[in-house]
Amino acid sequence: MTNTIYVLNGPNLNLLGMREPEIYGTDTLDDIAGMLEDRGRELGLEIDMRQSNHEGHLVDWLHEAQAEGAKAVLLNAGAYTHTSIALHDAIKSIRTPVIEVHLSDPETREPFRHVSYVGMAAMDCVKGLGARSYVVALEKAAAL
Ligand code: CA2
Repeated sequence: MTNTIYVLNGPNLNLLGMREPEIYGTDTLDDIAGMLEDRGRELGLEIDMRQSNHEGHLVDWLHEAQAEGAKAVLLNAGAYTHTSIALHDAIKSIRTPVIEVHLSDPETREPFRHVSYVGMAAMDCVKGLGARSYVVALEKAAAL
């Protein structure tokens, strides 16, 4: 196993910080990557942060995380959280631990966000803390 943590981000998260700051905060994905690099350095972890608007890329990267011996995956699948049986199956198909991450708390929002196919397969979830959700999830991954 390596000390690399894959941090996978799904659709629209490339636009973070530009709209709906009251829900998602003002940090961009690059800002979050910087926070994770800093905390990762303290924890002795390498961060491999990626974003895609395409479901299949996220599936491929979950498989890659296992093939490359990643220590864990932090996954904010965006709206695919609530729709994707493919991501659910991909998480189940790998032995690499996957922690679900959300900036907001989807369960306090519209009913269509209350189901998480990712959460049904992931080992843990950190949500509702804004950018800090990612840092707390990284700390949980470090302890695995
Ligand atoms: O709270 C989260 O992290 C979410 O995963 C964000 C997703 C949403 O579909 C999930 O229910 C919860 C949406 C990400 C949308 O990103 C935006 C970026 C810029 C402006 C508006 C939205």
